[in-house]
Amino acid sequence: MISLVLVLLSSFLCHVATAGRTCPKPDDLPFAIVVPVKASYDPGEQIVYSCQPGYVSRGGMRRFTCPLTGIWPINTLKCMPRVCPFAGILENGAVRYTTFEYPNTISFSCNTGFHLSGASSAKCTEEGRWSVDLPVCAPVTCPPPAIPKFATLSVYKPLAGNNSIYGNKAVFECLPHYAMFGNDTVTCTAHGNWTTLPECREVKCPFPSRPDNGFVNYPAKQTLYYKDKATYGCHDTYVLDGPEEVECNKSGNWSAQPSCKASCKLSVKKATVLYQGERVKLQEKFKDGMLHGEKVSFFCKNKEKKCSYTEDAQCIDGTIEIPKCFKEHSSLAFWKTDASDVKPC
Ligand SMILES: *[C@@H]1O[C@H](CO)[C@@H](O)[C@H](O)[C@H]1NC(C)=O
Ligand SMILES: *[C@@H]1O[C@H](CO)[C@@H](O)[C@H](O)[C@H]1NC(C)=O
Ligand SMILES: *[C@@H]1O[C@H](CO)[C@@H](O)[C@H](O)[C@H]1NC(C)=O
Ligand SMILES: *[C@@H]1O[C@H](CO)[C@@H](O)[C@H](O)[C@H]1NC(C)=O
Ligand SMILES: CC(=O)N[C@H]1CO[C@H](CO)[C@@H](O)[C@@H]1O
Repeated sequence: MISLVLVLLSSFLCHVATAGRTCPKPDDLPFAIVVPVKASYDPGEQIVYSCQPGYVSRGGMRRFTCPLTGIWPINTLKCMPRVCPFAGILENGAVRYTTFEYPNTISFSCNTGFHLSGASSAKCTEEGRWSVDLPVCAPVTCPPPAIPKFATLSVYKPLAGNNSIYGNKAVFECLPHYAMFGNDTVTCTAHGNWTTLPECREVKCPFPSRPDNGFVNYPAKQTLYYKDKATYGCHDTYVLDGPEEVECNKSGNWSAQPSCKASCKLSVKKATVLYQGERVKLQEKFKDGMLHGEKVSFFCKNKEKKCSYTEDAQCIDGTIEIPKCFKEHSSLAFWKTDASDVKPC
């Protein structure tokens, strides 16, 4: 029995001595494949390393033979991912990516006003090619805008093919008698449509009424429309309060309702006053009266402090209130100093 064991043992040892040791399962290499895969290999058995699909090594395949020592030779095989062609630039758009290597995906987007013509993403395939043709960013176009009723296009420059691109503008005008509501300018949007169109509506104004002490002229027509004009004037010594010309506006009103205001007769015979920042003699400057709206400053005395100050007076539709502090001197009282000659307070 023992002898049998010894025989078996010695034959085993003998085998080891002549055939060498077995090799273990070879190390895993990143992205590489080994054929054949076994738990152990007898000396002389061959294995082949190659890269997984999508990966390549500089030297190509590696073939190794299990040596008698039972230790696989050092394997320097490196499997690197395939790199797809550079795709980092998309005109009028952007490419999002980490790397262009297998098995990554890159994605595309376009700037405002451009739309993606083609795929929105591409994958780098095992063959090192992009899975789809790279897209382009094509400009967004708008068809010719609709024209609102009673409007005409005053500015519109379509491109070839009658389309417009994002940001292009078109401007409308209303026919005479029609007023525009909304923006006269429309813009081709990034959605390929135009911003909201304006509306043109017929607008009429009533006949303007004649002001008291004045007159108004307007076109001799049956109806007065938007943009029609009327002009106002006043009779002698009256002053127009408001603009000379008014216009029929969008809301069907005249832009203003001017009236005629009376000028003022002055009760003061003699005074030096400030008029538009200058000292003037009231009796000379305003000998025909003061017009409505005109303003002067009278000089008054501060008796205690022996100095002068001013107070304003304005002609309002025929009335001017002379400041109470103003004292008119008789022309005979030549020894009295006029307030306008006293030093200011
Ligand atoms: C563009 O518009 C003009 C006038 O409306 C028309 O004659 C022409 O055929 C249009 N062109 C195209 C390419 O649609
Ligand atoms: C009209 O629209 C244009 C752009 O389309 C804008 O620049 C302009 O300010 C708008 N005008 C008014 C009065 O809203
Ligand atoms: C333009 O199209 C966008 C998207 O379809 C929509 O939301 C918008 O209301 C449209 N604008 C106009 C003025 O029709
Ligand atoms: C039209 O004129 C009236 C009266 O002057 C004014 O109140 C109104 O704001 C004006 N409307 C427009 C749209 O200009
Ligand atoms: C100031 C004025 O007269 N406003 C009028 C303009 O017209 C509208 C109607 O179109 C009236 O509602 C306003 O009172």
